[in-house]
Amino acid sequence: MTPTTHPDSIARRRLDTPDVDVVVVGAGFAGLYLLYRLRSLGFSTKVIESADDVGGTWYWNRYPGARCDIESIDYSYSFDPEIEKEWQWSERYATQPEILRYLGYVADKHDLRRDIQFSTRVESATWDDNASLWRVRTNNGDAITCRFYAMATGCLSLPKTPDVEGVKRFRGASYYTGRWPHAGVDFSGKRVGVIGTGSSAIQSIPIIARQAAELTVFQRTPNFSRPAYNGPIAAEKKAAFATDPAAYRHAAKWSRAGVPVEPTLMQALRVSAAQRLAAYEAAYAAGDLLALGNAFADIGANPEANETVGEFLRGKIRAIVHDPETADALCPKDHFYGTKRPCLDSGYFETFNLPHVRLVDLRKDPIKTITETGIDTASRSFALDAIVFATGFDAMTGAIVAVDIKGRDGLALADKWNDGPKTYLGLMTTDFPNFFMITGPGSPSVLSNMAVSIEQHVDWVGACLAYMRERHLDVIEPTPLAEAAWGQHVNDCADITLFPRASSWYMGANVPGKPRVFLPYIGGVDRYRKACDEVVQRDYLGFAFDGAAGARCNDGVICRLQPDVAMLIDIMAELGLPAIDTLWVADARAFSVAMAAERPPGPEVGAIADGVLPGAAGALPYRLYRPAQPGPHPIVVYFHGGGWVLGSADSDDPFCRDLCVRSNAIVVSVDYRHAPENRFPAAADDGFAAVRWIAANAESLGGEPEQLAVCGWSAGGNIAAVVCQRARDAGGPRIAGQVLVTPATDCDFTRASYVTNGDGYLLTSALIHWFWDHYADPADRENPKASPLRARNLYGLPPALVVTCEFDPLRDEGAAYAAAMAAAGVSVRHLDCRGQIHTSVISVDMILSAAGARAEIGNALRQFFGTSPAAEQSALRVALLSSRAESAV
Ligand code: N01
Repeated sequence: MTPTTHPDSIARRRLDTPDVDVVVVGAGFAGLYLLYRLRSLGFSTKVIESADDVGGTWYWNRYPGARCDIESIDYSYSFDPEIEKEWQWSERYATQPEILRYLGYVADKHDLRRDIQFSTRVESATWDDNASLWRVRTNNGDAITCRFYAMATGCLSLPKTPDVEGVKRFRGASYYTGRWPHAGVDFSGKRVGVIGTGSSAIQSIPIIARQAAELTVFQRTPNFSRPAYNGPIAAEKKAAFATDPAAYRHAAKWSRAGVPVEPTLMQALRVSAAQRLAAYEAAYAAGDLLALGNAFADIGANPEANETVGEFLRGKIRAIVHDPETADALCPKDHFYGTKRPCLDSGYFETFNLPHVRLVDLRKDPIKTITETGIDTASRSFALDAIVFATGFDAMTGAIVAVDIKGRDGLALADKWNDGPKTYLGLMTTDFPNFFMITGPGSPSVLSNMAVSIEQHVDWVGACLAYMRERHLDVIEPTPLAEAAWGQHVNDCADITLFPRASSWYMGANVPGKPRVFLPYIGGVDRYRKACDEVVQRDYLGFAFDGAAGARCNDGVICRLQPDVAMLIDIMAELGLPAIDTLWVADARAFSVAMAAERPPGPEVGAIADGVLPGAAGALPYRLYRPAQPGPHPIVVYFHGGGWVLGSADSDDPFCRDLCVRSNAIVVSVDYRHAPENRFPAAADDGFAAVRWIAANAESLGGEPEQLAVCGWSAGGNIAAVVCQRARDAGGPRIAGQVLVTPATDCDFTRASYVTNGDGYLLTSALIHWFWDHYADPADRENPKASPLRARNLYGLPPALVVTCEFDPLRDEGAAYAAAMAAAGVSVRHLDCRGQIHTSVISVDMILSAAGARAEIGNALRQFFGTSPAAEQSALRVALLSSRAESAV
């Protein structure tokens, strides 16, 4: 794309010389590497750190038992191969002191401390639009100017203010896991209370219990945890790394979570209970944070699949903890596995078998107040000498907005983010030029191995600054369009998982008053890296620049496909399957049967029966799906897709099941004659004959008379549309409504969607030509029985729902048919699915992001039949609704 001048182009301004090129806040994993990278690129850089030494989170979190829970080989820098050779981790999961020593060693090796100002807190940073620089102020009264300002403050660095009544009244000792005394704490002989049961508590509780005379754990939400089995690094792991460190790191960088693990496509509910158990036992024994969640592909998205892991882990807790009541209280039941960050522990649940340790279940007996001498719950008083607050952090945004950051026109970042953070790639935010965040909200960050994500962000920022310097550009800022679309994509990714259902710190739910939005990017480290790389390859898509060379903007959107659709397309590409239009028809049919066998089966229905009905020229097989509820039911006659050439009741079976469940109607999937053996108008004639027969035999099929709708996908949508026209012209049968899912409605191959979506989205324009060539002679194609859009009149047709998909070659002809029917006075709803492709809607339990469209189809059918509450109140709206137009993107 040729960069164009941004309409809101950054005005030409004076360019003052700043004190330094870049000010970085924070000297933890992120800040240290950012300093190293920027310095090596020749940018003058100053790091400001509130602690008196390097380490960031590992400087502050010195509570007993603190250690990483991603293996140390993985949770370490990769930028310097010498460090990888020189530094040997002493165990699989290193302790906090060892990690801190490691960071000190890296700082020394690269002489980083000389550019770090310790014991200094940045209080404000203000963008000066006239001088194109940031003005940074510290608590020491320093005023520093810089061209670029970067927050490398970590995602979990600002401890949450404990929201427990009476915190200040306590006269004993109070400790915060996130701000632990450097000298350590001796709990010997003490009565200790720990509030919280997140990772910090789960790591510290077994060790505190070894010292304390009495330990009382105040638990609000039980957490999923399992043994870390810490110890020496496994020989295989060491060997895998040592053999080829570069390849090992490459695999990590292109993995889902920043740790080199092969993802599985196996689904938990598609294997036997015994196979599932074996997989969970193996994952449990691995002592690996990611292993259980990675055991099956559907654990993060399918409630039933997730429940199998949850129950497995609850079984483990019950087996460890002797007292059944305590065991039950320790079993998480209010959230899906993984949706609150799970933990690795060393003897956590076993600790509750010790005679001097007790659990207080705050769900049953909430804290009333902290007193001078301990904690009062609703029913008891606990006398304590010390309280440990393991109550967590204001995650992801807290540390960033803790600094008074003001962008263009004095806009405060805290105000801009009042309803939740808005970023482009989690790296930058509009109206705050030259401001970078390392692992900011909207990036994989806390859902990944932080070391990998930090290095990726730092490398991206370094490359960006070098790019700007080469081109004499001084100012960079994302565009509003790019930022809004990225926010949409972040939400799209989260919405197909179970994560938004939990009250977690990922959702901001742990901090009273914080807006509930999903903060990290859950699309995966690999896909995220791909997006960031593509932004650069497309000449900084979504960014505006200004500088001596003038202002320029390359506005646009990265990641326009729904995330599961993008993943499906990638998987199909990796499989290297042949294009159907290069196959013989018999091979193409065999291929489509083989593909259908691999899909999830779709939901259970009440009953399924196969039968035969009279078609236009002989018997036609059909498959009938009956709802579980007693009938009679309305009937939906369904026509499968496959370009009039391929397909059967089997090919669209999951979608028919879904339709049956969602509409609470009988679905009769009709197997019409296929081309090229039976060319036009065989399929159309069979469709109409089938509808007539089903209408006449509705009662014997268990249906309600006069309650019949038609539905079809793709070529099946074409048949459904044609059937409605023929029924109108023939004076019956009465059709209550039509649902046309990404239908073929016309033989014109020149519409825009043919051009833009003709390749790369599974259904290609070449394949559509192949289908039409098999189905109809050119002379027949304009016949309305082949191209229903060509009908002279569309008046008097049944109410319709037309579903089109943004990245479908057939999108525009579907939209044209919806518009033409609406213009003829037909009650039409047009649902255009953002980011979807031709096959999305029928891909039940595969393309989860299309579940909303499937729900709309079920609702529309219920409305046609008058069986939805909405239908009783109002007739179908005559409207042309476009979800695309409604979206912010
Ligand atoms: O904090 P948390 P954390 N009354 O928010 C409870 C990383 N980390 O410091 O769930 C009573 O997880 C709160 O209860 P609830 C890791 O990413 C990594 O432990 O809100 N209880 C919860 O039980 C982790 O996820 C390691 O109902 C209150 C606990 O306090 C993240 O940091 C080690 C309460 C807070 O748990 C945060 O972990 C440590 C109240 N008023 C941390 N307020 C590694 O192993 C809060 N709670 C690398």
